[in-house]
Amino acid sequence: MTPVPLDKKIFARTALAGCALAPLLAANAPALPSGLNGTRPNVLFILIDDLGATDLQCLGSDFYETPNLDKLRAQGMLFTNAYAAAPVCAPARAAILTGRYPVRTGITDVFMPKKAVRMTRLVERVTGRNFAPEEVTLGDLMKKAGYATACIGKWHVGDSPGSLPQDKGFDLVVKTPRKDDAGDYKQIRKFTQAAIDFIDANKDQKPFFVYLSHNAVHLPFTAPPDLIEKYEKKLKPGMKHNYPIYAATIEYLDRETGRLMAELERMGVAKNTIVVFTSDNGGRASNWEYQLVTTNLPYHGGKHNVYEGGLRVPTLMYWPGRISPNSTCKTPFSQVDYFTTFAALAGQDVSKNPILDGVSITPLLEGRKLPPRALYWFYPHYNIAALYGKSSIYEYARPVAAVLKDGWKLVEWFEDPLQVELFKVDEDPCEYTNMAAHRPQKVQELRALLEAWYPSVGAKLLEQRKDFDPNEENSVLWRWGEARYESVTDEYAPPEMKDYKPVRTPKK
Ligand SMILES: [Ca+2]
Repeated sequence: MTPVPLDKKIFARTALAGCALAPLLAANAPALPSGLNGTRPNVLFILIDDLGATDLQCLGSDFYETPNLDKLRAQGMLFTNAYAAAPVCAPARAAILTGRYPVRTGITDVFMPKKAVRMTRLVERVTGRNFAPEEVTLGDLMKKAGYATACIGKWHVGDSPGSLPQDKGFDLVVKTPRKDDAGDYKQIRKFTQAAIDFIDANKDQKPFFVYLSHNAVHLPFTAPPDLIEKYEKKLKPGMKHNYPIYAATIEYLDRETGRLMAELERMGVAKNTIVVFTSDNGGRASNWEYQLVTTNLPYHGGKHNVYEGGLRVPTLMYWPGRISPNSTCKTPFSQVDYFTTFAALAGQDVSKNPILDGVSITPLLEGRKLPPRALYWFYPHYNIAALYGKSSIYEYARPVAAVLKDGWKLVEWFEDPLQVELFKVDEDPCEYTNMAAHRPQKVQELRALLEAWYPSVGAKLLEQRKDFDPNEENSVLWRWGEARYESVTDEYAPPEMKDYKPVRTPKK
């Protein structure tokens, strides 16, 4: 594996060359014959920012109260193994909106003006910030299929002409008036109301696709004072979740989502609407104002890393009469699958398009299976906070890739390609035991998948910095295994995994 420069432009251009909007969406295939494909329901996609895999009461929180989302869970299907395509916002959203792995879109990280004040072993390239003009989004897809389309809330995949939601197929665009308003909880109500009004205005005209993308529960945190007070009183020592203002934000979000669901019923559109409620990436298992925001345990890690806590996202789907109430699906799927799935529901056959990475998961909605396949992650970045020397281990990030197949996950760190971590995540979701030393053949098999996948999506590795000196005061050199979480205790370790000695490197 020879490291070569990462060039985002190549990704965007080569992947899209000759595949502009027309060919991708020209199929206009008739509705597919079987199952739910081509049934053309309304689609309400509710995307929460940074909501963790256990951040609902029905998903194991002992502190947050989410009666409306718990009801939604009881009425629909819970996906326990729904994966973000990236551990941070922008690339995950790029995957949701395009059905392509983030690297193909050139957006591999959250764009921020970075000044690498510390020296890293690998030369990091700046991520793409905007969708390429040729990039086709869910807005384009659903508009082409005859849907009324709305993008309400956070976009985060382009702020220049040609890459805005109004350029990408959305009829209605509602966003935060000022960047500083993003953390204001009142935006939750405003966005919810905009969704209700849009649905009301279009329900008798044509099917609707609403991409409702809340800024919550991303920091900075604000919430109604009475709710904050409620959770301050509720807090008891030893609770798994324990940050009152975050809990208050979640309850407010729950309340507004319940209001939206009640409005769907009132307007008579609920029965022909599929509602997807999910998060862009894992919960923030790191500090904010000296308080741990949340924890994703039993899942290891959180936002910023490719451990399960960073990638597993709470995901509920509701479609009365179609999706069985109180059902659970354990089949892994990725955010790259939404594009293909919604295409199938809307009667647009894009399943054979080579520039798409997802499959339609409509069989899962009916309790059927998908053919086995591998899911991939490629995050060729250092964490920003780490570059400034402020990182906690929970925000630990350095260039990494991962692959998941048949319950096994391989994590490959680019700084030292000889070092890998192997987890049997279907039995060991807290990634307690690195099995790499015990299953060399499995390592080899999964590594071969990654090696074949990199060129197929234009993923190029970062080059080593020739003048890197680990002893220099300003250098950052992470050693493999250093970021193991202290919080992954024996309490979460499956008994069979304790038979293997955890391979860990002690903290410095
Ligand atoms: Ca996020």
